[in-house]
Amino acid sequence: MSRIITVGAAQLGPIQKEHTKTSAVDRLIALMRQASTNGCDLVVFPELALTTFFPRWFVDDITEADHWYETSMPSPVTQPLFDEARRLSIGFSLGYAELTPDGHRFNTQILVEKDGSVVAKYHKVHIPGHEHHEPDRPFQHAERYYFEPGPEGFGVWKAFGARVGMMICNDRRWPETYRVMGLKGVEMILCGYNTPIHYVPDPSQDILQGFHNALVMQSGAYQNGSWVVGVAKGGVEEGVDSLGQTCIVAPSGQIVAQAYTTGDELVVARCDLDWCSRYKDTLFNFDKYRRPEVYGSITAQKGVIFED
Ligand code: CDT
Repeated sequence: MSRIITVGAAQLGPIQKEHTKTSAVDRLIALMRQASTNGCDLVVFPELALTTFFPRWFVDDITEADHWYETSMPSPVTQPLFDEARRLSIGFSLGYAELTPDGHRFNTQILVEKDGSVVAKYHKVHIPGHEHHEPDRPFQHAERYYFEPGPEGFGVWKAFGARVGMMICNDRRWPETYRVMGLKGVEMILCGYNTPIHYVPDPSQDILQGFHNALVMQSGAYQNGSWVVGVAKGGVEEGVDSLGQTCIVAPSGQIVAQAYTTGDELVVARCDLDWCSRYKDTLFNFDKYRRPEVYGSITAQKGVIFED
């Protein structure tokens, strides 16, 4: 008997600065209800799904930004989402900004089971952008000011009858992200993202944003025999156009479902977890074919070292 998870990738359109978290939660609940109607076991929301992408502004005193963060989860504003999930018996994954009791700031994603219990928490590892104000930019991408990198690395958790991992946005561009989870037998990787179309350091990449988004997730899925669920917050948010193209990628590397708008849109796929073993047990049989004895530099060094 095949093991199926029906997944809803719940893309969000923009959340403007003046929009309240309550209004964002209302939109998440509407998408969750749609997912439930479509028979989903699990609905996946984007990175920073409760607020506008606030790292595009710099504040001198970071405590002025505290209102963008959640200090508990469920928080008072997200409790209705947890209640609705439990009522519908549907799981979900949610990205949000987290401020811990001891003052750490993380870009966080959680995985919540059908009974409303938080089964896993992931802190974004690869933090892109810059840490200081860069006045010449048309908009800031100050994630490195607002978030510290997750020290725990990449986890894989047993949930929904599968081995499930999480990554957040920029993590999806790094092959190490997928491989670490692949080595833990991951079968489904959940990823939320906010990707501005305009890449300020090299605008020649702007036209390739959609291509690169698909390229990295399709490669990561195929090379590790895993489903990948990539979920955007897209559209024009505070004047910044962001990529949509939410998609669900099979272990073959094929995109099996994709959003066609940049707004609130649910994309659904029935994901057969046993499809993973077709790749994990053959071409990418790690135990048989990997050569870790010659991969040492991948963990021993950070930047390039020329050997000439
Ligand atoms: N949110 C996030 O990680 N966005 C990055 C933009 C990189 S440009 C600073 C991404 O990789 O899509």
